[in-house]
Amino acid sequence: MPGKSVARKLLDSHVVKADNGKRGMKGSEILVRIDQTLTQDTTGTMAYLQFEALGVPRVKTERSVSYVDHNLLQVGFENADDHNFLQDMAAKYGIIFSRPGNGICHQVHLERFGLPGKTLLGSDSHTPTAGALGMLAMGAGGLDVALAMAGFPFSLPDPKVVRVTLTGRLQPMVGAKDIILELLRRLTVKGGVGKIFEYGGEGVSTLSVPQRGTIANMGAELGATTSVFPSDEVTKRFLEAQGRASDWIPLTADPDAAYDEEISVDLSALEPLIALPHMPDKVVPVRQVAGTPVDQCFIGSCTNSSYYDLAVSAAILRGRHVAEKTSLVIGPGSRQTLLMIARAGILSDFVEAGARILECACGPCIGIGQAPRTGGISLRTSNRNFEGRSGTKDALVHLVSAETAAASAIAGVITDPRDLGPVPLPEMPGRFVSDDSLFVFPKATGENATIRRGPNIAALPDFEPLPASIEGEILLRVGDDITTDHILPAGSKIMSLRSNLPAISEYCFAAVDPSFPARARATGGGILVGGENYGQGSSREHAALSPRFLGVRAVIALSYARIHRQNLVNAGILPLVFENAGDYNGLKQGDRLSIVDVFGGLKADRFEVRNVATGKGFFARHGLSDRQVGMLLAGGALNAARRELTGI
Ligand code: MIC
Ligand code: SF4
Repeated sequence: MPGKSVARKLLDSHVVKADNGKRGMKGSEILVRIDQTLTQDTTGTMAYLQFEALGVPRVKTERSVSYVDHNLLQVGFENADDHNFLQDMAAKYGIIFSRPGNGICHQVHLERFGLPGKTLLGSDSHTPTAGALGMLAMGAGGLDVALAMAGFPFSLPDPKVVRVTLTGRLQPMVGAKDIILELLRRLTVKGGVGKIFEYGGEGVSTLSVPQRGTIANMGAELGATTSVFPSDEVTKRFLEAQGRASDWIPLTADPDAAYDEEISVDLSALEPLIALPHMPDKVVPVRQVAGTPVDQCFIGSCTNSSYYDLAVSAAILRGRHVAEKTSLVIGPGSRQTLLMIARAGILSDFVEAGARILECACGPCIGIGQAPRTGGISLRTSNRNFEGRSGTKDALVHLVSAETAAASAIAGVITDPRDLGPVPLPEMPGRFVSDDSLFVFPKATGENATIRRGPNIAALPDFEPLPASIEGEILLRVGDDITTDHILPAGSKIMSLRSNLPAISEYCFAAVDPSFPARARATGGGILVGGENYGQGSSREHAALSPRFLGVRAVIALSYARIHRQNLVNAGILPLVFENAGDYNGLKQGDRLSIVDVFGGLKADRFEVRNVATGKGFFARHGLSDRQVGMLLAGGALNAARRELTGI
């Protein structure tokens, strides 16, 4: 028996049951016990409504945290109402509540709650950030997190483990961001689907936990199931500096550990990189586009907003000023970071350099404030540069390290930070400020407080079981890499409706075809056709719930992103895959399709799909486990779980 990787150790210590006992088989999934969960406000409201519907009196996890970090802009009653609802639900069900202003869930979880050796499931696709601590941390739809809080195991397609060997050491002004951009350049946004990326090699010990966090965070952009780092001396020092020394355990790969694939990156050879609009994998060296005028630089988001990111940016800015036509925006990732930069004088460095300071939240990353000008060029340290995500449809968002963003803000043009000459690099602090006063810890016995439910919080709809046959029009036929931002855009206005499915469904596919909701309603629902990697990006289950609410019962695509595929199953939508990829080309919007025998197809994993007008047919498969098929038959995972809990 070969030794085990960190990922295998984490999986094996949490496996509850293997679906069919065989690894890598179509439809095979593994079920893992979940120790911790996290939610954020824009996925949390729906997750807690679903948790409530399960009728379980208190969470069964070791630790569950409800963060309020996304939609903090309070331009109407909706967000404040949602925040109150989340706080009351947390108190009632035994969940730690992280109040607005405390910071971005992934940064704060890394600082205060993540534990090596444990599992974490979060209703946000960047939950893998905590993989930096040697955790198995995965993103999922809100319902999966609700089920985990109710004690159900989490199912995932049995992943391959890729060993990423890091050698050498980063040169000054080259950041952890450049490591993950290099992987995106090589592997693309589809390259990580079905895989866990495990980092090893001597280069790992040169990276701090927040740097590891940047890499694990953007593993989500590779489409990876998650990313993991070992829990080593660096992890130990980080936890000690957080006042959490007793939370450390060692967790490393066995020397003879087996991996499914291996790649290596020489850190010494890396240079500053930049992802061009509009995909995180359109990566080129910064030098290649240097000199392009820049309207805006944003240093923040869950990817690069740690103390070190801000300290190194301030070191670059110190004694200099932002260019006249460039706006520099700073969003500290957590209240801890904000306090630390305030005490260290870094905050005044920013203010003196002419930066604009935001509260600790997602903000510009998700189009909540600081939308660039028409056609504006924005350099951001965030993780996604999908078209329109910044709030300006034709803005040209580029992804860079904090170093590159700071240097470009001074120069007013895209700048390789090495061109500014030597900058004194900051040290990682030996002790972080740990002020937990913006957490509300639940009482041991729970509270019977009334839940404040604002008028924007709508009741959950009842979803019908799957019918015996599905006939409908192709409402949309889209291409490859369609993101959940295409299916259900983010931004302040639409995100305020996350707790109101009927209202938010009016924006389904708003970025692709605003007539979609009306057409879906007019035809009583229909079928969606997608290309490769359908539903990549966020974990928002609303991208499945909204089409379902509008009557969609099936999607036929070339392939899916993991979280979205499960969200479709959870919502009771059949996620089918073309048996013959060529059949995708033969379909167009408006064609009427009939999936003849749904139950037979589910059983045999082969569906005959007929084009009603031409009579021509093709075949599609689901590749799902029996458990997932059960969910579909029940009309979604909530119905199936309720049945299991009540025995009816
Ligand atoms: C994102 O980065 O796209 C989000 C907003 O954090 C989403 C969650 C959401 O849509 O609420 C994610 O990454 O899952
Ligand atoms: Fe927030 Fe952006 Fe991170 Fe999503 S990617 S959690 S919106 S900071």
